[in-house]
This record gives sequence, C-alpha cells and structure tokens, in this order.
Amino acid sequence: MSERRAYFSLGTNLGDRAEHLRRGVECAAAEDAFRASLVYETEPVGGVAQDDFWNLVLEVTTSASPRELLERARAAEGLAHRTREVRWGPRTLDVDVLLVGTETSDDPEILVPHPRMYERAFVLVPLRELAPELVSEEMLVGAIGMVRPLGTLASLG
Ligand code: PH2
Ligand code: MG
Ligand code: MG
Repeated sequence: MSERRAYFSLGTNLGDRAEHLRRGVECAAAEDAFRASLVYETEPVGGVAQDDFWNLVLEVTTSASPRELLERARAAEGLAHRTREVRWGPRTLDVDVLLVGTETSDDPEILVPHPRMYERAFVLVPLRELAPELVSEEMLVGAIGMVRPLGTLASLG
C-alpha cells in the first residue's frame, strides 16, 4: 500500500488534558510523518452534562490500513487509562479514525469515513485547518457545538 493522508480526532475532558493529547499524538502517529491542528476548547456534544473538551485533529502520512490505525487509536487510549462508563461521557482520551485517504471501510469496528464526523464542529474546524479542501464552508455551517482555539499543543501547560 502506498502512502496517503489519514486523519484522527483526539478528545479529552478528564485529568491532564495537555498531557493526554501529547502522548496520544505521539502514539497515534507512531513512526509516520504528522501534523497536528491547534487545540480547541469545545462544548460537549451528545447531551451528557460534562466539562468542556479539548480536541485536535492529527494528520499522518502513512501506508497503514484502517485496522492498523484503529489499533494505534486503542493503544493511545490505553496509555491514558481510558475507561468506558457512559456513552459519549467524560473520558481521559478518545481517539477516533476519521479518514484514510479516499478509502472506505464498512467493518463495524472501524467505519471510514467516521459516520458522525460531518455533524461535529469539534472535528470539522480542526480538520479544515489542516486540509481545507476536505471541509467546505457549507459543511461548517451545518455542524454543531461551539469551538474556541486555545493554541498549539506545545504551548499548552
Ligand atoms: N466526543 C464524543 C461526544 N461528544 N464532544 C466534544 N466537544 N468533543 C468530543 O471529543 C466528544 C464530544 C464521543 O466520542
Ligand atoms: Mg469519539
Ligand atoms: Mg471513540
């Protein structure tokens, strides 16, 4: 498989959010070249009352398969001791595979493109920062949840 660009969404609203994102980026990127968006403070989407999230999007240039990228996402969540108590509830780190080049996957464990990504401003705003050709203005208008840029990951405590 030749290289193409793949995108992950990372989100955290429990514990040391900067540290979870930093370690998550390192783990999800593995040996691949990568770029990270700014970190955004984002309103929780999905109806569960909880603290604001910090979200970013990570681009990797990779020949890894969707399944391999899912394994990286799970490993990154494991590093943050992610537990699953409430669906869409608070979490130390959530790592989702969004896109893998132009590939699609209908494996129920790893749906690509991510089925809810186009509804969510916390995904589309940072994705547009890295890949403006993938996110039109119309898509942004339809997306839900307030987002506010905080700064680069390196600049955050
Ligand atoms: N993740 C969810 C549900 N809601 N809201 C924000 N702002 N950020 C998230 O990462 C997030 C969410 C499920 O994965
Ligand atoms: Mg998610
Ligand atoms: Mg997830």
